[in-house]
Amino acid sequence: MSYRLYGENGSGAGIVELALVEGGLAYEWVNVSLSAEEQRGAAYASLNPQRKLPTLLTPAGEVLTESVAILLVLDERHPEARLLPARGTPERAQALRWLAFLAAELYPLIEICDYPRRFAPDEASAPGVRQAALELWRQRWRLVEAAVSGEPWLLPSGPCVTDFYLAVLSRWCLEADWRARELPKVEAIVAAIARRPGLQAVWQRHHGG
Ligand SMILES: N[C@@H](CCC(=O)N[C@@H](CS)C(=O)NCC(=O)O)C(=O)O
Repeated sequence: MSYRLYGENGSGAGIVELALVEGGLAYEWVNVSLSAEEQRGAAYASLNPQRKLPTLLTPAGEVLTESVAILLVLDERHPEARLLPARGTPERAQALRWLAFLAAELYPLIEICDYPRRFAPDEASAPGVRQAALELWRQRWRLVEAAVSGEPWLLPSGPCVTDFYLAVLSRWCLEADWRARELPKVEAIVAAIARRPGLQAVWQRHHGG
């Protein structure tokens, strides 16, 4: 049996799919429509009680949720795939540092932008809550941009899942001209992923040309 990934094009499931493809790991894709709110239905919730994408079923039938946990488990179980720099290296420390930053400081802001009403005390304050999250989103992207030390990857040691993570998140809630002006190194990482043999088709399906 192969992995089974529950996701939708353009969602955070794309990070996991890029990792599976980069690692040459067999998987099947199960579409869960966010616009139809399928993630909130009982069938999906029985798999992922948090009712969010992605969810990964392992070949042994284990349920994995939380994008970072999924990536770390894949790296641990498939060291030959080199999804992260080698254990004990300074590059791995930085890859983990920024992976955690993306997952803990950036990804959660998207829930506020997409569903501000979950965080606002009433309908009238929802746009202001969303605006504040968007401002933080932009500020934190500047920190990611400043951390890029490779060319064109986050780290000089080459591509890793942290690149995939930041590339997918950078497609959300940022205008193309703002990204081009403020995040040229992030944009270079995205371009490198979009033309990387093997990843091209997946990137295109999720994010277009
Ligand atoms: N902490 C979760 C966040 C996942 C997440 O927010 N996924 C979004 C799609 S990109 C989602 O399913 N949103 C639907 C909702 O919040 O109802 C992770 O890292 O996997």
